[in-house]
Amino acid sequence: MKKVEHIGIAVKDINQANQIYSKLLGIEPYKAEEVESENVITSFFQTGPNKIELLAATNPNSAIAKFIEKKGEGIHHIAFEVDNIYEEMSRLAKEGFQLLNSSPKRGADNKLICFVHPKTTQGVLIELCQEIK
Ligand code: CMX
Repeated sequence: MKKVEHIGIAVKDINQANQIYSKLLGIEPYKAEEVESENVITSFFQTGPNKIELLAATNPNSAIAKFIEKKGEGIHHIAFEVDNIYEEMSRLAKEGFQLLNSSPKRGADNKLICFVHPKTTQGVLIELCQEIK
């Protein structure tokens, strides 16, 4: 894995969270994007070599809605950039980590993504992501 690509933060209200994080970081989000397959709306802030992704649910079935109901707003996942997501998925599966999808999915910000179940990573949801060239 190359680096932490972004940290995902689950929020209830994306507009309010955008205002707060714009003030906090001193920059505006560079992108807002809805990911229909994940039932989320996202916005991204570039902070040096890493990013902050704010995620709000677009419907009650969203993983973000469930997360906020259980744990409240806060850090939802850590995403690592990889060169070859297929190789990393195969490596992690062989190491015994539980992958949440058998092949990469298309995620926000022009990425192929795959999640690793938090119960196999000490309670932290991990995302692998690879830029789509
Ligand atoms: N971080 C840490 N723990 C988490 C978690 C998270 N983000 N989400 C759920 N959990 C924990 C729950 O607290 C619960 O723990 P306990 O068993 O101790 O109570 C356990 O995982 C099961 O949680 P659940 O509410 O019953 O939820 P599910 O099992 O239905 O789903 C998960 C959990 C991780 C498999 C699901 O949220 C998932 O598939 N996530 C990946 C997809 C996703 O998060 N998409 C939204 C973002 C997309 C994007 O970035 O574009």
